[in-house]
Amino acid sequence: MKQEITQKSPIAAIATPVGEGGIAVVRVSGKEAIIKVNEGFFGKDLTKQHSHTVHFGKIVDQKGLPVDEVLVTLFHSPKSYTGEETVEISCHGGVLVTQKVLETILGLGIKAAEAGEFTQRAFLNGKLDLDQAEAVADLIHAKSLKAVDAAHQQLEGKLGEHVKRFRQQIIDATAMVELELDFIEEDVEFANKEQLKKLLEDVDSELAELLETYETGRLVKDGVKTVLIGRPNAGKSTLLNTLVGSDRAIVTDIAGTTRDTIDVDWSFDGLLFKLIDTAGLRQTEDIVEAEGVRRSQRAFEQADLVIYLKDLSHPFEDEERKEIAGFQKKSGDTPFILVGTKADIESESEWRTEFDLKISAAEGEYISELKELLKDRALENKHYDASSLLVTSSRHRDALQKARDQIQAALSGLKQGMTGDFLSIDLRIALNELGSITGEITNEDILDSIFSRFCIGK
Ligand SMILES: Nc1nc2c(ncn2[C@@H]2O[C@H](COP(=O)(O)OP(=O)(O)O)[C@@H](O)[C@H]2O)c(=O)[nH]1
Ligand SMILES: [Mg+2]
Repeated sequence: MKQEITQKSPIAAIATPVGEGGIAVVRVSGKEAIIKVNEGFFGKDLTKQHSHTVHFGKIVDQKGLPVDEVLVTLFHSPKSYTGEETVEISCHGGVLVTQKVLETILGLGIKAAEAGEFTQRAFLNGKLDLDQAEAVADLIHAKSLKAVDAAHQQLEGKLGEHVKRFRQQIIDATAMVELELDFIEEDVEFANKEQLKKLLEDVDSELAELLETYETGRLVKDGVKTVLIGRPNAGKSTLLNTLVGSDRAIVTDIAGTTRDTIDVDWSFDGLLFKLIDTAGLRQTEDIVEAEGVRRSQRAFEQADLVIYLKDLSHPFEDEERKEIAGFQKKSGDTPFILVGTKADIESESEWRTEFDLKISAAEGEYISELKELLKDRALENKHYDASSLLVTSSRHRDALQKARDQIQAALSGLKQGMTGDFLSIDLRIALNELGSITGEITNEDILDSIFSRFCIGK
């Protein structure tokens, strides 16, 4: 995308995480960034150096006293992340020394950058499309390897390519419709009606295909909400601890130990599971426990994956069988796994119930099988492939859906013989919706809400 570069007044921020490390980087970007930084730099005249070169020297304060020894990397506009003139100052990675370098730079009349401001400038200068800018944030926030893969696909521009192709197809369709409008006086019949219909149907089915990836995309990006439910003492907290490999939840043989839901992130095979341990389901007079049971219920309703645990050391009561059947039914399309626990002290062999798996957390039996089962069921019927494009953001999903609704409205209008001016309105709305994904069409509110998710310095 060729675009005029606008250089705004310079901004600076620490681009590395706060903490102690080998080096930290203070990034400066904007109009005359190099001239400004040069005023606080001792060692060389930075204004006379080429782009993409690195220089050793010192950052000095207003009295000329050294603040830190640094390496500065220079990027001339437009060949930088933001498109603006940029200086990256690598200093010693201590919390205070980095802070002092930043303050010295700010003292040169450079503003402190806001969250995501560098990336926002990169977007405004056409260095990145909006969906790619969002992928940068996704990559930084990724909590699993599959989420990293998905962010990379988007950062490479795969979503943008699809969206731009859809837009081109719709522009072609709009041209056909508007061509007809030009000849309306002459009462020409829609010459290309079949062709137009075919074009719109193709876009519609491709949009549908892309939209279908959102279910997987959401799980990959946000994690699989996995809720452990069952009667008190079934071994829910023990299983949670076993899966994550540490004593996160309190385990005792007293029924009703877990009173509130406990959320723990756990990754397996590159997929993030948000495990939610719950208070055991039972009628209780205890106010705190009763609230816990309500929260368990709510967690169940929001689950992406449900594990019901049944203690095999106790025979079934009819009531519990009914309870399991009820949960299974209420789960609907949400995968439901019935796990028998405490297999080491199983009380009977004929259960008249199909368990997906019988485990013993105490003896570590069938735990790895359970992990595999969780992964398989979580992505069941959701064709996952690391190299395939996934829609992971609800913003993109909503825009794609609205575009599809408009295409379908145009298709049905076409069938009913609606005139070109009406069809053209539908198609133009679809174009705008798609344009909002890549940022060709945007507004301040959308930009603010996207870039506020970023950290300062990105
Ligand atoms: N023998 C045996 N005991 C277990 C097993 N898993 C859990 N327990 C015991 O069952 C009791 C209740 O476990 P807990 O995880 O607190 O159950 P929760 O109420 O469902 O969270 C504790 O005394 C655990 O040590 C197991 O696999 N085998
Ligand atoms: Mg518990």
